[in-house]
Amino acid sequence: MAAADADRPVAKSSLLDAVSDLRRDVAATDFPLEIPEVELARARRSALLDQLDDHLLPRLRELSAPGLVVVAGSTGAGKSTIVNSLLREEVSPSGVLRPTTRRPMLLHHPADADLLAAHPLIADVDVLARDAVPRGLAIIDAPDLDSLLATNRTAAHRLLEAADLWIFVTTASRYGDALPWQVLDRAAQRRTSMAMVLNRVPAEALVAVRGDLLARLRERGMGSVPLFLVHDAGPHEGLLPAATVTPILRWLTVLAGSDRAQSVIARTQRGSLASLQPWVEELADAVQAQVDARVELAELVEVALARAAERAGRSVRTGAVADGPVRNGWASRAGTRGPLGRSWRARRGQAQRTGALLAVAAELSQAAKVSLTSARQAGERAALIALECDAAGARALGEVATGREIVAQPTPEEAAAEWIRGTQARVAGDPTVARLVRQSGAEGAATVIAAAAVGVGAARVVAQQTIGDLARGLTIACAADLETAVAEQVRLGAANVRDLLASEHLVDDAASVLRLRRAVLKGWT
Ligand SMILES: Nc1nc2c(ncn2[C@@H]2O[C@H](COP(=O)(O)OP(=O)(O)OP(=O)(O)O)[C@@H](O)[C@H]2O)c(=O)[nH]1
Ligand SMILES: [Mg+2]
Repeated sequence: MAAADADRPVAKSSLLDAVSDLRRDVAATDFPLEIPEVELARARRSALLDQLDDHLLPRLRELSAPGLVVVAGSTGAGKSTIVNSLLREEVSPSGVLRPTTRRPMLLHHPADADLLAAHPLIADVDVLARDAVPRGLAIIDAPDLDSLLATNRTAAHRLLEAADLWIFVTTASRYGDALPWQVLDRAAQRRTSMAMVLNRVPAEALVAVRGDLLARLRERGMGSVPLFLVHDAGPHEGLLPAATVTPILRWLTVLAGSDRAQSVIARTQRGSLASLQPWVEELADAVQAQVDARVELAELVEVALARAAERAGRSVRTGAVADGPVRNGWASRAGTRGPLGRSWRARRGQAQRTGALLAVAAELSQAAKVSLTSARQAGERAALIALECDAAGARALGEVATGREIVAQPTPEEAAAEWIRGTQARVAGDPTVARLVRQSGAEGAATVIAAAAVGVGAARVVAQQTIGDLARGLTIACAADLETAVAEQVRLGAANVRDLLASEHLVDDAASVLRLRRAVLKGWT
């Protein structure tokens, strides 16, 4: 804290801030993995929230509200003049007409506005925020207690009831009246702290008046009430000289300062603040246990997925996609009299060939879809089996596979269409394929290459004959595209598991927020 701020009790409300921040971060904590002891951690978390919401925060808010200092006293005693002089600004009108102040004026530090907003008094007073008011105090210039106006008397007495501290202002000529002593007795009964300001004391009477007043206070057992004597400034308008009110201001500042902040903390049961620390530490440890479990589970899942992706890729390379309809379909159209069997150079039969390739294309797209779908299922199975092998892992992820339906994109259908489009684009962009395109159309040429890529031997022969050795590179590239798509589907099959493991609550430094909150609390005890 900067030295200049040392006499402003910002620390007082920052305990409230610290506990509010703690509350926010505890509320944001989640334990997604069903690891051992997680139920305990969840229960401890909600118990901590209850403790903060039901006890500590309301108490801190109450204690952090600025202390109300009511400047009260007899009519025309100079209450408004003293308040204005304390603030070095004419905030509250003073004057010769009695009474001058009709509506109480509450002055506070701008930083305390929020803490005051809920105060029941606020509705009945004029409110002004001024930097000159010590933070942690609200100063109220009250109407006259002995007013001719009943409304003034009522308001002034009501303010005294609400006050944490009374500053009773009277004058050298009036302090012998009954009123000051009635008010002092009332303060003593209520055990309210108070100070007395004796205004307009003629210089020559100073010593005598002080002696008399102190004797009277001691008689009533109030010898410790601070007494401020203010010299008679003579006929004047406006503020009293600063030095005149400096002792009062210093006393208020001390009250509002760190002493008060310390007593707030003391009254907040230091014990309950201290007991929060191990509690928060325990939650941080529970978050860390989740993070550690996530690291292990993610490792298991990734290894299983890598294996499944490798198996799926191998089946693409070994021609499994073409097994069944694609290879059979090509063969049934490739006999000596079939549209794919006759010479590809002959112009005659080109229309039938294009039609036959369209049918092959449909079979290919269906076969790709089947392969991609089974890759996705393989991924889903692989992740679950990996977790089940590890009994704790299966429990940790609980019902995740069924409970969290995630339609990860692209779907197998979309991926199949994407692969076909990709093959067409590769063929369209390759000048070496021109001859094949002339013989079977652009789509037909792409179908030949795709069929070759998934392992239809006859299609490879056609490609080799029309394109030559360059056909191999094109075919390998299209096969690699499909392998990539299949591997992606394997990983997408485990999307729900992987999504859970990627939760923000399980990131490496998830526990550090609570650790930080604990360290802040420690600074307060
Ligand atoms: N001569 C003299 N006049 C003072 C002194 N202090 C205040 N006054 C004057 O006394 C009059 C009343 O002062 P206020 O500050 O309005 O008194 P108040 O207690 O707020 O009055 P109410 O709000 O009506 O109860 C004003 O005209 C002030 O200028 C002083 O030390 N000497
Ligand atoms: Mg006044």
